[in-house]
Amino acid sequence: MADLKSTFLKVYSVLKQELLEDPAFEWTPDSRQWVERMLDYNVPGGKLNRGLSVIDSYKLLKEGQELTAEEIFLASALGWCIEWLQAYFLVLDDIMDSSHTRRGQPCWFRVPKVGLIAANDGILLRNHIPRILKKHFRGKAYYVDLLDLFNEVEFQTASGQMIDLITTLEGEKDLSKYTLSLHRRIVQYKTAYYSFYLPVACALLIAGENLDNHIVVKDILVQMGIYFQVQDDYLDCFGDPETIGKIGTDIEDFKCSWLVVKALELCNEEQKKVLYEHYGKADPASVAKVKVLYNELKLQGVFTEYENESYKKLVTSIEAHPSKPVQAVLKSFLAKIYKRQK
Ligand code: GPP
Ligand code: MG
Ligand code: MG
Ligand code: MG
Repeated sequence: MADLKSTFLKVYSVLKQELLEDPAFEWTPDSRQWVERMLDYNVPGGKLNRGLSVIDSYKLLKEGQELTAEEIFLASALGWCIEWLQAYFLVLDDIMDSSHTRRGQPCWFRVPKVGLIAANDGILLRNHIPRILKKHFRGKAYYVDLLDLFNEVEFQTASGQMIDLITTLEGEKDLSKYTLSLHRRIVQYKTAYYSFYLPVACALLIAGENLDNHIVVKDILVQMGIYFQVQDDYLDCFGDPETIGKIGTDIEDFKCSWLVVKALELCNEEQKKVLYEHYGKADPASVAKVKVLYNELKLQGVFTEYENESYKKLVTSIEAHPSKPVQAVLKSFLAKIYKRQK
């Protein structure tokens, strides 16, 4: 595993160097330095789960056959495209969510002299993906499918992000619309496709598979992605900021978080008044009141129950899949996130 990660990180350096020498632009020392610092700050510092999953999944699909150096490189390059996509989303998401920290450091737009240049850096990160794909995959039979896959998933994510954001609009803050079905729509689109379906779909494409034949796999991965975002919502309030590397802002931001949806389901009239009054306010005293209420409603226990239930359901659907290698891919992905603390 440590070995896989170091191989993976070497591919990052190769891709970065290629981008910094992209002949389509007239580089100067300043511009090269900016992009290099921006990439090092935003791309490789996460858990790398999504990226590494492409290699893991591809290996499992090849059922123990030794991968060639070329195959490892290609799977890693695709893994990095997903990490680039993630960096692009996070740089912009942190501006939109007014977040403070990410991966244990200030959000990129909070770094002195960066500010809203971060918005353009997000666009650059996004543009690096098709450049990496063109350089390394242009000759492959699945090149068009790969481009199409990244485009589809980006559209789904931006659409999910849109509903995440418009539900919090000033002047329209209305907790009565926060239901489990709205929550499911938001998280399915903003998180599940790019975080769970995309890595496995990339592995299937390099293994020569047609994605139209893997609808069931997609459904299971989307369910897993929804479970993953419920964990993210839970950790936003109950996680340790040191461990998760970010400070939660969901209560302040009036987010349609799984926690507030559950709180609304479980509260009595008096508690409901507290939520209506204090949810979505930046004032630390209001945030504290919401957290006290979450504790009164024992949301940590409600979450543990949800987590156990989701895990069981996922294992059942995975074991119903006819292909053992596909089962292995899905189980390995699930094992990476079950009971995660970060
Ligand atoms: C996670 O939401 C969703 C994304 C990072 C997708 C962003 C999509 C864009 C098109 C910008 P979140 O805000 O709960 O994540 P976190 O808790 O990590 O800030
Ligand atoms: Mg956010
Ligand atoms: Mg967000
Ligand atoms: Mg979150």
